[in-house]
Amino acid sequence: MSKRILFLLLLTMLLSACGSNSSWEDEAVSEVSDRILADDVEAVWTLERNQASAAAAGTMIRLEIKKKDGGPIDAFDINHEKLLHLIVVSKDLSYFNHIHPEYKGNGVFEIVNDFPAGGEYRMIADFTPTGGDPMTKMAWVRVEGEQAKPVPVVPDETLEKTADGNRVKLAIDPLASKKELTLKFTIADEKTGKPVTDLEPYLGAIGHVVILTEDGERYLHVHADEGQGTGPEAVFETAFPKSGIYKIWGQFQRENKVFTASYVVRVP
Ligand SMILES: [Cu+2]
Repeated sequence: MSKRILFLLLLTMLLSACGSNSSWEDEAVSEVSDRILADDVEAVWTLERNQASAAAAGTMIRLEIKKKDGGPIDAFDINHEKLLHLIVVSKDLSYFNHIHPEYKGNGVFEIVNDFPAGGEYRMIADFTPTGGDPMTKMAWVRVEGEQAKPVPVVPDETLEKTADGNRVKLAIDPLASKKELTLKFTIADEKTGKPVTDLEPYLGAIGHVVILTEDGERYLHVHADEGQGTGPEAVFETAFPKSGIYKIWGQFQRENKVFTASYVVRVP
C-alpha cells in the first residue's frame, strides 16, 4: 500500500511540474529571443562595374542581408510600399538617388545605378526583416572610375529651390538642435507661381525627406505628418541631434513623376 501511495504522489508531482513548464511565460521569452534585432544583422555590399561602359554608369549594386552569425534572412516586410529603400549619396552630398533594388531571394537585392563619377558613395538601406525591427544599414563604398571635383557643402541663403518646374520653399522655424522641429515645404508651379494642389502620394505619404550630416555619417529619421492632402503644403517632423551643417532632400510626386529639391542648412 505504501508503494502505491508513493507512486501516486510521484505522478501528481510530475503532472504539476509539466503544467507549470508550458506556461505562457516561457513562450514569451522564446519569442523575444527569436526577434531579429538590428545589431544581429549585417549588410554586405558589392559593386560590379559594367565593363562595356567607360564611365561609372551602369554599376551593379548588390546588397546581401544576413545575420552576423551567418544565419540567413530571406523574408522582408513591405514598408512604404517597398521591401527595401536605398539612398545613394556622393561623399560631397552633391549627388542623391533614392532607388528600390529588386529582391532576388536569399537576402540579396540588386539594382543597376548610373553613378555620375567614380569615388566614394554613402549607401543607406532601410528595410524590415519579417519578424524583426525596422532597421537601417549604412556603408561607404568605392565606385571605380575618374572622380569628379568635390562640391563644397555651403549653407543656403534662401530655402527656396526649383525642381522640374516646381518651386519648393522650405520653412524650419526656428532651427535648433535636440528639439522636435517641423519642416514645412510649400510647393508652387514655377511658371505660373500658382500653388500646387495636385501632389500625388509618394511611397504611401505626401512625400519623402532625407537628411544627412555634412560628413554623410549620420542619417536622420524624418516622419511625414499623417492625413495630409495634395499640396501645396507638406509637413514633416524631425530632430537635429547636434549643431552643424545638414543637407535636406525633399521628394514629391506630380503627374507620376518624382522631383527632388535639396537644401543645406546650418543648425545653431
Ligand atoms: Cu524608397
